[in-house]
Amino acid sequence: MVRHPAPPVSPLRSHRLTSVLGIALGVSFGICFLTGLYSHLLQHPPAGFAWPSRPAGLYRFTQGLHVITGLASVPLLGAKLWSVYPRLFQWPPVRSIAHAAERAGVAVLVAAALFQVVGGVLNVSRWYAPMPFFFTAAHYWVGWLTVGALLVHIGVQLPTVRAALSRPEPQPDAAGLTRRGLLGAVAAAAGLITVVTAGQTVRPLSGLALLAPRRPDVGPQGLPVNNTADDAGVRSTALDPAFRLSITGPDRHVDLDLTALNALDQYTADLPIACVEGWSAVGTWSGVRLRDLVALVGADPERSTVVVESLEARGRYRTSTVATPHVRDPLTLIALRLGGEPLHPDHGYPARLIAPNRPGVLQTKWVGAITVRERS
Ligand SMILES: Nc1nc2c(c(=O)[nH]1)N[C@H]1C(S)=C(S)[C@@H](COP(=O)(O)O)O[C@H]1N2
Ligand SMILES: [Mo]
Repeated sequence: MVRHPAPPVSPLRSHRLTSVLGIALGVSFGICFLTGLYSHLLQHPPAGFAWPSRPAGLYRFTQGLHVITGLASVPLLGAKLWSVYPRLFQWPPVRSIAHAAERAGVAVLVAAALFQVVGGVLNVSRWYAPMPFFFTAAHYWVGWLTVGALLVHIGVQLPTVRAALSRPEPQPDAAGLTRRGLLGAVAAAAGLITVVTAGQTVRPLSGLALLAPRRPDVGPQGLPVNNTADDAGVRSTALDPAFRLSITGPDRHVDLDLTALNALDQYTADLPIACVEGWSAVGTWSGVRLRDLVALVGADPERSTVVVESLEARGRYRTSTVATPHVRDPLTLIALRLGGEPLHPDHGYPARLIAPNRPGVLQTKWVGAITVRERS
């Protein structure tokens, strides 16, 4: 019979250490889950649900928090798993049906948590090759699985955590790192990751954004770009001088060329692009108000929903729906300019939607058609 050597046991491992790491991880996962749920709700609103258009920077804040807490979970999860992994080799592997169920629950939790964290990091770095599935849908459903397994785990472990936290543990006598030192190192790692990625959304930290794949100020016209006009295959249609913005209302249709669009009242708004990947950047956008275009085809912006369609022939983000709170908001623009210059082709020339409190994926670029539906 082969005897497996017991894994080396560190004197630093303790119920208390695992409990403290578990609480920290529970908080970061909790915030990450709630902000993720909010993001999903905005991107896939149930019928009849419309979220408010203000505060203008709310989505930027919640999605920044989602990605930051997700990344801070990496060292926390690593340390937590390290603190308990010798139990993987415990003998006998199962002692009772209840024990087997508990271990299976932990296995689901660990697998789901790793899937979420690894997938999130791959998404932020736009490396989709290892994920042969649609990331956001998988991330959403496994998010529920993670939280479900986490709640069960908390229920099971609560008495242990209470007991571990109620009496201080003697420090191990071994020289070297103390438990407090270990916790400090994990906290520092989580803090460092936060600081070096928060720069992708917090401007004053952008100089420190070593890990952030996007800088808020790098890109054409000082704004980052994920999908260029060439990626989307729209360069020639977008630059075609025969461009017309086609606007269809309940009982009227107009086609406006760039001269006609520029002859309408122009407005300027400082609004962020806040990508689900966590980066965000504010631009100074100018153009026409969406509500004015809605009124132009005889519809009432206070009672209208708009579908915006890109010149892009295909692509997951070629259309988006604008619900009434955003239609009537005077900050919602069909932007023609960024920083006073005509939009760069990669930013959606000749026209793009830009609206307050809205996920980046819904800020449609290269807008060619607008359809207005009015509630009676
Ligand atoms: N037509 C179209 N609009 C689009 C996209 C796209 O792929 N096609 N990408 C969206 C995404 S995911 C974001 S975050 C914003 C800003 O993306 P950019 O960095 O590619 O400009 O534009 C959005 N508008
Ligand atoms: Mo995005």
